[in-house]
Amino acid sequence: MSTPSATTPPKPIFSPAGQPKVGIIMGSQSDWATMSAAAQLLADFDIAFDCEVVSAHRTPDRLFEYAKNAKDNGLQVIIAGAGGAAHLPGMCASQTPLPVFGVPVKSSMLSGWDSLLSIVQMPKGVAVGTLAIGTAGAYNAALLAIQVLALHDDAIATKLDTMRQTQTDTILASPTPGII
Ligand code: RP5
Repeated sequence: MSTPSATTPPKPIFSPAGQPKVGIIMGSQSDWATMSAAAQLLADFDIAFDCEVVSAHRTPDRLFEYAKNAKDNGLQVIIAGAGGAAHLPGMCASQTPLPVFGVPVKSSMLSGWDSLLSIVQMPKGVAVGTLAIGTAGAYNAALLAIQVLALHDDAIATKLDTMRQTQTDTILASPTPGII
């Protein structure tokens, strides 16, 4: 029987049922190890999402079709992750009025600096909300998406309040380093 290792690709995370509210796109299958953190948080909040590999460079027509139709397809927020010459979030934002949160994936050659700078330096007039490099960025992109949805959804807002309070309580319960 094989055992999971650090190189085992992460499994798919299936969306809760219903109309997807958040779209998660990434430039490559290799981004899933990072972007799965966004999908997992949305699943934990019982928020329906769709998740696709869409590459700005390798499948540009597919990107434009996705972004142009995203709002009509019922999405309210898009999370876009890419590494290296990470043009996916910006090009997606250029084709949709929806808020786009960009996640710089940690690249093998430049540790994600290339991804970060590619995503963050958008020209005035087309906005991408840029997150941290890596899984913390993917997680926080989903958290921001949840905060956007919570503005008009009391059930999501309540879950968000509970999550944040639990986070605070957990730290306050173990304030001494090394004693948990
Ligand atoms: C980008 O190139 C992707 O977002 C990925 O982070 C990076 C490398 O892609 P692969 O060569 O692993 O497919 O477009």
